[in-house]
Amino acid sequence: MAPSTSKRLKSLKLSRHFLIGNTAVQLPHPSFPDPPEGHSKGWKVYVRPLPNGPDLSTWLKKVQFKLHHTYADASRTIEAPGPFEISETGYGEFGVEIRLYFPPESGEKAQYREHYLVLGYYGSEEQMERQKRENSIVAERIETVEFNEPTQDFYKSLTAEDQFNWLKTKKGRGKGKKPEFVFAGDVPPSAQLPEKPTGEAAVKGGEPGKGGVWSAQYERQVVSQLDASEKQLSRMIDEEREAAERRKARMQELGKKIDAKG
Ligand code: SLL
Repeated sequence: MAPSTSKRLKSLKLSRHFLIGNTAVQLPHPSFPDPPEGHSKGWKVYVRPLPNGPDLSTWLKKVQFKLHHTYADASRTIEAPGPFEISETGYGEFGVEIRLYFPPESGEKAQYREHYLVLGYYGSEEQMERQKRENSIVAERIETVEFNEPTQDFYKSLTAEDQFNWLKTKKGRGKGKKPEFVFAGDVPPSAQLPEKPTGEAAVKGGEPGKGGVWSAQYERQVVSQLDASEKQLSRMIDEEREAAERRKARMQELGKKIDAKG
């Protein structure tokens, strides 16, 4: 019989939000000294916690990043506690294959994600201007893993207090004094998205990235933008389809005329 700790907790579902993304700079750049010939960009691809979120190694055992085959040892693995990121230089964009591995007591299979590197300026003209001026590109998105009926052991780590320790700073040292941990920053610690952006992100309309914090509000904005884009796309497809129908009809008509003549 299986040990009781690997028993699954029925009708319980836990999810964790995290970030997948990349940063990029134009070379030369002090963070990427002596790049190989022909490499014009320095970049980092990463799996990171939310700014106020629990430590990823609570549920993440290792991450495998598979780079483009032009890289020597294209398969790179980072073990917990991380940081789960790869720093590289290069000349071109490609899709990074990302595999998330969970601790053995979780009984969870590895999960696959992909992140297409963004090395060029993107967005509105204003955004592109800023990226150029600051020589800084950030392209990240929020991801979710769901753990359906977690094992008892895994549930224990997922709900442990100490997963928020990385958000705390030590206060008060000195002999015989137990250091006290206090939360730093303006975002309350949580495994959930904060409802509203805070700090710098609040001023900049909730846009995450540099110093920004993902929030439920920003997520709704992104989702509604995606919705709008999807609607626009399907309108364009409809229009194309109608145009194709008209072209087809016209061709048939021309064909008939030619038949009648010949
Ligand atoms: C492109 N389809 O041409 C892509 C390929 C290749 C990325 C991107 C250099 C690796 C190295 C590098 O940036 N590879 O020399 O180690 O845009």
